[in-house]
Amino acid sequence: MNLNRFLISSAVAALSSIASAQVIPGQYIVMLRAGHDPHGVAIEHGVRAEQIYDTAVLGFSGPLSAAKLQALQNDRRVQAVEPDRQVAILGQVVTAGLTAATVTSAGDLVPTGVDRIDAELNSCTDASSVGIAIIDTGISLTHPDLYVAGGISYVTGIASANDDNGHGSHVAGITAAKINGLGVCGVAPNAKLFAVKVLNNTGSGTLSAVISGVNWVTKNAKLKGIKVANMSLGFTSTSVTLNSAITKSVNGGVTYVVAAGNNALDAATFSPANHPSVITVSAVADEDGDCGGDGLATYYGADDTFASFSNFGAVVDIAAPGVTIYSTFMNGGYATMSGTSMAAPHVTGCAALYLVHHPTATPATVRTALLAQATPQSPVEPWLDTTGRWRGGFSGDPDTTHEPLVDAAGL
Ligand SMILES: [Ca+2]
Ligand SMILES: [Ca+2]
Ligand SMILES: [Ca+2]
Repeated sequence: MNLNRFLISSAVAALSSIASAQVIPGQYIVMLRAGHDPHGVAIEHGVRAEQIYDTAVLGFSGPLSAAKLQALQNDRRVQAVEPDRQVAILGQVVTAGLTAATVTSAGDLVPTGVDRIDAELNSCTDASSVGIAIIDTGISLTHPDLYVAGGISYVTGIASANDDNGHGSHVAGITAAKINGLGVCGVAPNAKLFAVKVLNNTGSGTLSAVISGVNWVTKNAKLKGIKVANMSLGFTSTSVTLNSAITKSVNGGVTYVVAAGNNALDAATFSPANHPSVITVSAVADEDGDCGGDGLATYYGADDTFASFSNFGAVVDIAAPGVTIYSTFMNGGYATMSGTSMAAPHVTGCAALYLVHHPTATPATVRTALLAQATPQSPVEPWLDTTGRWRGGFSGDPDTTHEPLVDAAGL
């Protein structure tokens, strides 16, 4: 208990220090107007392009001298040039290194987050008809509790989409861990996962690689059946290129769910949380998987309260459990993590559940359905809904936009 307390307490600093979105000196992202060939323009300007964008946006990234930057800014085919930036995961390990054997006897443990949103009560036990892209640190590709159908890496020097950090696998498991008699069950069990690796083994990466991830999802959505994308990552700024790419991808039929961020600030200045077409998720502290606020206090607040680290504000659409969440990890293992990174994949799983039952739903319809089904913040005191199920919200939202808590049972 004391050890756990120490580990949790050391995680606080990390959760709150993820704010800075540093510009990467000399590295730029170039977005072209429609109809121009990114390879051709890069070659013409003598740019050694590191990423090429050919679907969600047209453009490229790479090192630019001051002269080349100036020349590109004066090229009428260029719509925007912006600095590349550092991007980071939004979750922190509380307890790692657990194996399935150490935590389960038999059967699939229902983690507190899955329990709190009643995902185990949804009639869907096999969501494999829906593809989900996890744009993250990769996924443990051979994890027995995850159905990983494909992947790609945009991390320099790393060819495999296998997870070398743990964060992406944890996100994946919250969304889609199998009902297979071991480990845990996810919100949308056995959903078809795609590991889009844009962040490295330290959980950091570049905006230019994230845009490549969105480009890949957009390009492969129809072919591979990808209908939902999760981004438990972000940076403090706004990128016109990333925003354009996400808009195109959403218009192409992919529902994007993103973490609000862990700075305890308004998410309005935090990307991609501030994108108008994504579903932005804040984190709730829930200790016991039940409504009513009767669980033990967590390090990030009392049971069924707004998590102390979570970003907030008008850009937040919906809330989900994000404190001390148990899920799959890298190397086939399991771990407990906290962050808005953990809240977002609960909503991603709910989007997938809705799409299992409504395969032709558009991103706008998915968002409307999730919000209609969600549990209002107030009352926290349990109440019986029309299906005879106990429901209850949460308290402590620091702003006046009272986003509801995602609910999975009735989707
Ligand atoms: Ca399982
Ligand atoms: Ca609770
Ligand atoms: Ca709010």
